[in-house]
Amino acid sequence: MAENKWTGKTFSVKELDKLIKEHGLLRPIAQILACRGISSENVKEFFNATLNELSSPYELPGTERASARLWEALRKDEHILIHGDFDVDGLTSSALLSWVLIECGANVSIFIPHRLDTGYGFTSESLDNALNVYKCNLLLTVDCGITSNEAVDRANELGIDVIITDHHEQASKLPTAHTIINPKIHPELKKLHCLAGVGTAFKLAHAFIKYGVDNGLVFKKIDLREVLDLVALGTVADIVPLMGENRILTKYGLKILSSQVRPGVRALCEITGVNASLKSTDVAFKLAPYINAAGRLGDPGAAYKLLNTTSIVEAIAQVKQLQDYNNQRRSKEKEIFEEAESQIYQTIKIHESYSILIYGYNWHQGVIGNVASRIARDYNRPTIVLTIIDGQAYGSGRSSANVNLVNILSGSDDILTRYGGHPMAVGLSLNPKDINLLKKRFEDSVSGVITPEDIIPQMDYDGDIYIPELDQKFFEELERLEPFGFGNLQPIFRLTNLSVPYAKNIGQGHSRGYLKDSNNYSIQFIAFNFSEDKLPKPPWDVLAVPQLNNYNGVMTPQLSIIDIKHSSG
Ligand SMILES: [Mn+2]
Repeated sequence: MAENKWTGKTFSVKELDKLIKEHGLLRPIAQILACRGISSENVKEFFNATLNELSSPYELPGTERASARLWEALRKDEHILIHGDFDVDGLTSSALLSWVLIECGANVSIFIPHRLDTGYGFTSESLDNALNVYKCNLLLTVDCGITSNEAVDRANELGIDVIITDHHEQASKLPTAHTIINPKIHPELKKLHCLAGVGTAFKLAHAFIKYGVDNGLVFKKIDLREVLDLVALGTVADIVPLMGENRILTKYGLKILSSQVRPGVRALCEITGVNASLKSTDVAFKLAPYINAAGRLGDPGAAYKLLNTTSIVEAIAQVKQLQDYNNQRRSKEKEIFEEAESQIYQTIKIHESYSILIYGYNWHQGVIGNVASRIARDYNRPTIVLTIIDGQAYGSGRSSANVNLVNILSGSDDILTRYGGHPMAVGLSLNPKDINLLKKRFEDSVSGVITPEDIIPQMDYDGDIYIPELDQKFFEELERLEPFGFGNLQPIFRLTNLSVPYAKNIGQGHSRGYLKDSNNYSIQFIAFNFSEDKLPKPPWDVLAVPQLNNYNGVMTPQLSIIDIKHSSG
């Protein structure tokens, strides 16, 4: 396999000096901050990140008007219907707003569309399905609706006011809703563009309470910190950057999540083996897949019930259901991934291609997004995976090398029956007869914006570090940079010219041992997915994440190696 390209992030030496001198930071910590564009002026704000620093919810246009309409609904005892979405972001948004509204005495129902019935988001079809079950005068969308012009028109005809809360990109024309709350439709509100659907829903909840308090309508103490666990879940799962207000919301939300007050969270932590202080990686890799599995494979209502229940008995029952969905999800994904890999091998000259488009018949629609993610990552190329079901092709696209897939697909809107999403992740559908045409156009347009450099697997790191710098103080300061996740990645350092006095296989295909530098300082390492026979000849240069290994309560510094090369000098 070709070697990965390592790229040290660039930073200003002047800024690094300032961070060290003015804030007394350790050199490697200052370097991480400098690499991430955090200057000595805003480092204090970055470290503090307290809830007091959240902006007023009214800064997000529409929140005040929507709050007034919601309070009017309470006064008139109108029925409010929340139209959610089936992923973690949509489910947590629904649970958050319904809790806040119900606490204030509102009459609320929730409708979560099934992925396989009505497709994505708020549609005329999902509206009809919802109205079959619940009558309402006021409909509130969460994590969807910004492109639902037709559904909003239909609701208007039926005399239903629609409040949209969403964080997806708008189409050319906005729906004619009563109110639209979406940071992305306000170019000047850049600092709120990072919000997930649940962050946007939180803003509305915050505005609603503020409006109620200011107008003497709230007769009960409502503590919005109680819903920050939901905000953290949805924000981390939706892979929005953990910077700005997302950093504040997630930092506090993870604390609430860790306390496991919500029965559903407690049951979920129990079954996934997550305990003590929860990290964003636990959310991303353990909790979120369970919650998402319900929407992918079966009834997202089970996941909603889990988040919403106040009974631990009910929570345990729902979490078992989710475990079942998650096991099915895993096995289907594995099956499709293997088929996909063999199709790539047989039909695509990978070394001559900048993109990957593959399709299959009756591949489960709920898991092709995950398959596309894995292929895009493994092959480092923008990828579309399509499944043909009942004469229609449905697909998911995942990008790499920062190619904007929404832009790319807009060039093929003549053959797409539907498409939409984010620059890095899209959904689409088309007539199967057009697949080959789409494949050709996809390759042509991706190759127009990508360079051969872009498809070499690349690893970025936050500068060099030396073994003696990995002391207790370093790990204490490192902790203040959390939560790590998308947009504020776990720091990766390069260490060079290390000898390897000891290495052995552990588990299935991993290794462990220790490393020594030229001054005889040593440190232990763990290297996942590097079995002994895959290790290069010493001396080594490595890219690694410094961490504290907890062994029987004793914390020892170690390097979790993510890539190794033989040192050239
Ligand atoms: Mn979302």
